[in-house]
Amino acid sequence: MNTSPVHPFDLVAVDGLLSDEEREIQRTVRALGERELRPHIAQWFQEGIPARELARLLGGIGVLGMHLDGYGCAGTNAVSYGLACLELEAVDSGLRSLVSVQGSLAMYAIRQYGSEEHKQEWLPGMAAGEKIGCFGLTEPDAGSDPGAMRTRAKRDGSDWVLSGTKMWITNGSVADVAVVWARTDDGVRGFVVPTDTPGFSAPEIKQKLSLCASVTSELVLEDVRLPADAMLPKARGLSGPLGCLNEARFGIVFGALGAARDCLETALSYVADRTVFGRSLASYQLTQQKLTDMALELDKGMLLALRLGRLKDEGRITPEQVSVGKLNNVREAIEIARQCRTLLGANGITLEYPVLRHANNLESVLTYEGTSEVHSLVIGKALTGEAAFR
Ligand code: TGC
Ligand code: FAD
Repeated sequence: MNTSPVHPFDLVAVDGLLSDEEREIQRTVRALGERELRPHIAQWFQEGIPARELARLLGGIGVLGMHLDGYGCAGTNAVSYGLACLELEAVDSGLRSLVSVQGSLAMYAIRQYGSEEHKQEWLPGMAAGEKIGCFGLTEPDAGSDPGAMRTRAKRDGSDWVLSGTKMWITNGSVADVAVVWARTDDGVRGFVVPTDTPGFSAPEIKQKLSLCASVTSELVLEDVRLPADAMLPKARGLSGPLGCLNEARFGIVFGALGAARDCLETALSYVADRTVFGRSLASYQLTQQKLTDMALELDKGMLLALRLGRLKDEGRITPEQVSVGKLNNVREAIEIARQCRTLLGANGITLEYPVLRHANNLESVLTYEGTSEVHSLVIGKALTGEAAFR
């Protein structure tokens, strides 16, 4: 087994804190990323992704719902899942998004809150990447405050009839199944909606400048009629969708560091080759200060991610701790991406190098799964006991 460090600026040897199995999973996903994904990513960022092909590829190596048990899922620990997210996001946040939404949002919702029939029907195909899922919580007028949602599910005999609009939904127009959260007389409930149900449509959102290697869509529900058993029986109230968000946010704690690492690797190689004012760009103190600050933040972020991963594997992680990780690691990752862009000068603005692509993607990552402001308020509430959301 190869035991050399995964990257050269792992200054405090975080890699040594991983088990052999975790390291092997990380190497496998990294190898897949370098071989099958990175060669195409600039083109996908410009032209869109072949989502079905990618889902099958990722299902083939077992990363879809990999931290879930049974129903064709790999059942790895949380740290391994985090490391897989990191390696995918080292190629592009959009690829990690596909995996987050499939595994941590759509599949997790069905695994955690669904009936046995829901699990049997959807999970094996989703784990294999044969079926794609999406997760509809956000609406045009309800993002940070999902409790303000308007999408409504009404009883009609034993059926449910859903109407409303969801916005910014990853995988929306390529999904086979949508987990849709709607207001009922009994509070917020989740519904498993096959996307070929009459009245369901998912127009794709175009002209994005971020997360371009990811499908983002509206979900339009016009009197979508579903049988009584379409409702997720075990999710009641907002704690249902928010419970799923904890899972996806955890993946981002690791994932964002992948984007940052890729930027720093690119910048290190660039400054070694670039000559300015007659000397290597790497030889200037200003350059080295930037590189040092970035490497420190990356390593601190890894230690934080790993600590949270261990807590999660012990079943002890709290939502507030996930907020600490999401807020810190995405905030630092975007700073690293922007700083690396400065080191690459004009070359940094092109798709020939990944740094501005990562920086642009991280703008979405900073916003989705709870904005940095929302996570600051979650932590503020934990510190003071005062909720300042409203
Ligand atoms: P609040 O009254 O505090 O809570 C309502 C109920 O939910 C419970 N709860 C949680 N449960 C599990 N995990 C959490 N993190 C939870 N946070 C709260 C809470 O205990 C309560 O339960 P109960 O039983 O008493 O009813 O809710 P609030 O309305 O005041 O809102 C709190 C706030 C702002 C923190 C929350 O709503 C929030 O997190 N807002 C951000 C929304 C968000 O993150 N949306 C993400 C949409 S999905 C997405 O972005 C996917 S992108 C994926 C990709 O492409 O990678
Ligand atoms: P708003 O909630 O309108 O926030 C606007 C600004 O106000 C932000 O800066 C915010 O931090 C700030 N703000 C909000 N509340 C407060 C407050 N109390 N105090 C101070 N400031 C506040 N959603 C899904 O359901 N499923 C998906 O698959 C999904 N995928 C996405 C993919 C992409 C590429 C993007 C960009 C978004 C995606 N989202 C998805 C939506 C995402 O979760 C929301 O954009 C996010 O929750 C923020 O909501 P909003 O955009 O409506 O912003």
